[in-house]
Amino acid sequence: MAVASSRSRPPYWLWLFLMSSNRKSRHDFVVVASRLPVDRVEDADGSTTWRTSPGGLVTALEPVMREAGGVWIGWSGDAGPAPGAFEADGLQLIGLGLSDNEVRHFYEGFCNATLWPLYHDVIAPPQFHRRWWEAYVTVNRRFAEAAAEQAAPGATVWVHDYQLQLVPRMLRQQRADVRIGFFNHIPFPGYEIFAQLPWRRQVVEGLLGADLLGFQRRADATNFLRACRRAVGLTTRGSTVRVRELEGSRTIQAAAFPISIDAKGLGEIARRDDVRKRSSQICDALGEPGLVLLGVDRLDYTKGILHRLRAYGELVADGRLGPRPVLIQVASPSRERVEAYQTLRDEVEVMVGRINGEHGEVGYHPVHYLHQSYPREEMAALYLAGAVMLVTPLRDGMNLVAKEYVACRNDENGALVLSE
Ligand code: GDG
Repeated sequence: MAVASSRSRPPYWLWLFLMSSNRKSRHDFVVVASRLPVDRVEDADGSTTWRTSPGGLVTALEPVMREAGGVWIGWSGDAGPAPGAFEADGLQLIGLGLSDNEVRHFYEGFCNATLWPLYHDVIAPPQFHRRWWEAYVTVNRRFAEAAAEQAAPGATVWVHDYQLQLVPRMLRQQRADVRIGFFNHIPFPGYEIFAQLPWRRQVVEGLLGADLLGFQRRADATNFLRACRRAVGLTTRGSTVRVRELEGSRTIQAAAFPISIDAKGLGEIARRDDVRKRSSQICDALGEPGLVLLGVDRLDYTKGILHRLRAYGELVADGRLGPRPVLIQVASPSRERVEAYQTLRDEVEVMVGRINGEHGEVGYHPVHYLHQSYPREEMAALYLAGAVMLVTPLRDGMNLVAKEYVACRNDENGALVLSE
């Protein structure tokens, strides 16, 4: 046995080399999020390029990453083998792979059909399946292992969102030396709702592997602290929880750190001549509109798009928005393989058709519905074109669109309609 093990060990010089090269590839700052900040795009010639993906997490984190350096670990969005380490648009990325089954059970299932509706106060019914939970555990372990591999001694690892709630504990078990932060981008529900989750105890214990837990609002942090008491029987004091571990006890802080945007960067884009010109072109293309209203959302049932359209249709019918009002609704494609999202898309498109059919005329559509993703410059031009911005989610962690609209309106004009 002894001979076999000494034979399998690499020679000393090789071992030294491996250790030093391994250390070099390790990072002091590691972001772990379920998705990479870029989507793979197949060009016409079959080559692959990467394009920044839309969504609040990327908007909020990308500028932080650019400033702090470090590496971002995430899934590329396609089923299949891991893309591994690569650089895109100046960011160091490590792409992990998910199998077809894991996409179905982990991503579409547990993340988007169990946790997402549950954490948004069950505005759609959540589904609970053991196989989905098992995939959640497996995939969380993969992310934790990748983080453990990438983190330099004493590094800071920042884990993001509801898809990876087990990672903090799994990572701590492998790397007690790293500092672990976790940020929840979506609401954390009240205990009566959270208690519907059969695996609530494991989720709370998973999160408590972090040193610092961040939430969007104080109410979310309070809900989490209550879950610590009720689901795990822990004692909380102010914003802290104390847990006993083999090595002694540890104090974890759970508090609100509302997320924001790179307001200065976006404000500068909105000042650019080409963007302002594009904004005028958009207004010209609308003919001679009256009031221009704007909605920008991922096509998600939490965002209240259907309710907004219905309300707009009634205001148009009553003539309360003046002559020829126009609503531009950007609904960027999202989670298109999840059934609830397919149904929502159908419902939204039927409603848009109905409003345009009833109140439009040749050369005039009261609703311009855009089921597409646009570059940041186009978004800024749209924000400049909209005299009224409608941000009316039913539930939301924060909502960055509201902040983006304000950041773009250097002229201090425009009205933001924000649901409570
Ligand atoms: C979660 C929480 C929380 C949208 N379409 C395009 C595009 N977007 C950008 C917007 C904005 C972002 O996506 C959406 O922001 P939200 O705040 O609505 O975020 P969610 O995606 O729901 O994400 C949310 C957020 O995390 C951050 O913590 O606020 O509550 O649900 O930045 O501009 N961007 C581009 N093209 C598009 O077509 N470039």
